[in-house]
Amino acid sequence: MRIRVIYHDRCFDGAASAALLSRFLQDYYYCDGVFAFQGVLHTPGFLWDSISFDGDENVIVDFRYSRDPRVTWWFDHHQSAFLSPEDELHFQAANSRHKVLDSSCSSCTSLIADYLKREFAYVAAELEELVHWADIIDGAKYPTPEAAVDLLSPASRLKLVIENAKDPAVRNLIVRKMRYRSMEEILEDPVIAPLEHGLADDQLALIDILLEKCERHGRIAVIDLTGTDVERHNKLMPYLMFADVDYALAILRMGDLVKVSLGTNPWSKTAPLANLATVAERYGGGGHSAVAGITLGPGQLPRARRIVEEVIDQLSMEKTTDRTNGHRPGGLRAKAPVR
Ligand SMILES: [Mn+2]
Repeated sequence: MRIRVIYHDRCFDGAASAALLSRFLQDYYYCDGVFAFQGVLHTPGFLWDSISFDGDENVIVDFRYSRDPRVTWWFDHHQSAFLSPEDELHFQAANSRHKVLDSSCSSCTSLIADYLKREFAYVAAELEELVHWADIIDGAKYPTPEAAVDLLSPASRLKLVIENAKDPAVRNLIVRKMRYRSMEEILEDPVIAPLEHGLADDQLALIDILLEKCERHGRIAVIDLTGTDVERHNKLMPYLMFADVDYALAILRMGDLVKVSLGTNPWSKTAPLANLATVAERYGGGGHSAVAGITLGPGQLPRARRIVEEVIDQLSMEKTTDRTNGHRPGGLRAKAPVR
């Protein structure tokens, strides 16, 4: 039995989700199953056409829904889970016990863990540490901004390796090891240990780069990293330096692509209410209410800058007009994407 597991690539929660669900499928259904892992990224105009669902079971975790009939398991917690209204209708009509969306969950890993416990009475006790950290990392549940930029805990170190490892085969290897090994053991693996080299220094250097590149627009921090070689940044680091901002927006180059990242300060005392996934969906992006992104194609830097200007205007307006509910958006059902 061959099981294809497709997961959100370069993401701690994506990797942990793939590890947990594949571990369950192996323990519960297929003790001799052969697992093939594949990470996928949000790219402009993403379609599932390029992905081969060649397993006897095909699993997608922490990533968008696919209507492909060969997909047998799907778990996601993103508000922007559906590429189209047809996808959402298809999901609702399927009403499958193996396809679950809950955008109120901090991480896809904890969504899967809770669901498997409830529906299948399945618990992988050794993976509880992984589930716990996926919730903190993906849900930005760190107690302080200092904790969010920590470089010493095994979870923080493994997160950096997953986000920065260039070879997809190594990222798949980490997922495989996450099923049975502790984070400490994975970091000591002879193939994985060398990948940590330089990552902590890069994070320390990023503090200076952010200080230099940050522009304040009231309670919004805008960080243009396109003139640097930073392709990925710690989205919570800006709140360490600029504790009083409500939102941090960043523009980055990722290879040929341009990425606009939108984030809310989890420690903000003024609790901004803007749903950033809904904002990102207007430009073809998506994510969660508190953290979202828009990925644009080559040559789209001017458009990225225009989007950031528009988002600054939108968020500046929302600040004064819409802060009456006192709670965050999000919930059990995803809203249809705004096209
Ligand atoms: Mn996730």
